[in-house]
Amino acid sequence: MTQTNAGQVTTTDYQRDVANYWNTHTNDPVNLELGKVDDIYHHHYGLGDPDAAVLQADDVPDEEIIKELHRLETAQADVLLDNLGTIRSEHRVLDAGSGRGGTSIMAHAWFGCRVDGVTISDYQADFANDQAERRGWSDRVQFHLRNMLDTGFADGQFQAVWTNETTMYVDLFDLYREFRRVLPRSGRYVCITGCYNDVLGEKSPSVRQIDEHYICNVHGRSTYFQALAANDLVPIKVLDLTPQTIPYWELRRQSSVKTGIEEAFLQAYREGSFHYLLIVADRL
Ligand code: GPP
Ligand code: MG
Repeated sequence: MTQTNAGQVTTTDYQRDVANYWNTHTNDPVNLELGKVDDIYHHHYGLGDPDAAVLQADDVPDEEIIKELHRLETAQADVLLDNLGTIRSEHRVLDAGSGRGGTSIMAHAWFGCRVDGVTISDYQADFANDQAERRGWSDRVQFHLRNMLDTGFADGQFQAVWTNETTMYVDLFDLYREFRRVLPRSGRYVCITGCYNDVLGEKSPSVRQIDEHYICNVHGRSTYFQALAANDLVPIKVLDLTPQTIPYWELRRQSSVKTGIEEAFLQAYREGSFHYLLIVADRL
């Protein structure tokens, strides 16, 4: 674990609660069992249609469902990486809220570039660094116990920055101020997130249930665009991924690794109070 600014990693009680959550929710079959499929550990949801053979069979073995869920989660990370633009091996990229390291490990495999991940959970930093070490990539893929609001990296270091379902833990204006600083001009930011549909007003009960489940604070859709604009981050692509993620949740609720939050996601997506969004933006 690379710990450079111990003591400043978390600055508020809420951040300490979030760190504690991820340091203690370590027995999570929904993430560990999927990760064991090919040793890539994700902390995000899935995209795309499950294999029809898995859906149609009468008695599908649970391990087939788990493999399928993992494939859909990896497909989600593919979409994110595909939107980073041209990344060369000499570039550096930043994974803001890097979890157990899945997207970062994939990014290095795709681009051969240097990857830094930041997380406020020392359990996650250790887990992810172990992933890099076991592949012999520790010199190029490093996970740091740092706060994504104050990463400690020099200005303009990263050709691209991403957040894969992590923005609901922070203030977006603070976050994008930091991204504006670490990106060079024309650097790329990619975000996949769940956001509430503030066109309809306040959060629905199902969105509030999601907040409570993960101790997060899902932002309204408009807040993303206000915070990006306030920090010279100009959207080039916005995609509503909701229809592509619903099948993942339908499959997940049939699996042994379901956690109980599946119905809230399905309800929120179906009633239109919540969207699964891809946002791609370039820095002015
Ligand atoms: C994914 O993590 C979820 C989050 C980090 C927080 C909430 C995200 C939203 C889009 C609202 P996970 O893979 O740890 O979740 P789970 O354990 O439920 O699979
Ligand atoms: Mg998960």
